Amino acid sequence: MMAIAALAERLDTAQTSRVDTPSLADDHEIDIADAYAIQAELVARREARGERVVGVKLGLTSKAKMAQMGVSEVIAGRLTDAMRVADGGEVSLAGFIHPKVEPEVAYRLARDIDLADPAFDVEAAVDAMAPAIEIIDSRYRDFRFTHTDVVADNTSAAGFVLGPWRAFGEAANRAVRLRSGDREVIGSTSAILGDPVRALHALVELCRKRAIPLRAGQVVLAGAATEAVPFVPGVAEADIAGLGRVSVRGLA
Ligand code: OOG
Ligand code: MG
Repeated sequence: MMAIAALAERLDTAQTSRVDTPSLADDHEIDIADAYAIQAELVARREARGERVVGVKLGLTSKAKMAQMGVSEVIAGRLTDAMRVADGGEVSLAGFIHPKVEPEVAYRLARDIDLADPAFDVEAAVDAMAPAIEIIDSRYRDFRFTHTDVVADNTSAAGFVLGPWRAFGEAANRAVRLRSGDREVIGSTSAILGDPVRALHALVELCRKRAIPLRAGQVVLAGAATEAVPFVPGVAEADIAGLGRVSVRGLA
């Protein structure tokens, strides 16, 4: 595919100018390897502007999200320091196109993951977990995209908020609640591949295949347990039983 750089630029411009763009699939034939190459180029552009990759995220790890978006394959994207919002902090909604929030489980890597070692024990490399909110903001018109589109668009990554860290442990079967404006969604962490810890294994497999490095200190978002809801002015709050609470205020 010759158009990798041009398509990365198109998505980057959509993000920086907050003007959505039609599906790349409308006028390009893109396979999944091309899509990850476009994502890598997009992230490289952010790094060239001084941003630092501080984590990775999984997407579409729950049936609720697969059904909502019409895409049923697990995807991975990168998180940068510029996307991070402090717990209880504020963020201007004008910085996004059409943001939504999702309740997530976050894990923290204590060691680099050796992707070349098929027997590497990813769970042994995790030292902490936390409740989190992900802010997603597809650069595509009306949040409509194909599997390759959403991968190219860094899996709609736009922001993330981490609640208090606690020691890594069991996080399956926990009640999940998310509020934003007058919307409330409830679910269970078991919606995430049966157990959010499985997201770590899925992530390692994807990162090995797509050459996405996993480094000590990075945050991993396991994917939303419920459908996403619009991020509207006011407080969005997520609550995961036994993990705790996290919130962010969207400013009009
Ligand atoms: C794609 C990103 C999905 C998740 O947690 O499932 C995602 C999207 O829905 O725009 O982050
Ligand atoms: Mg997500």
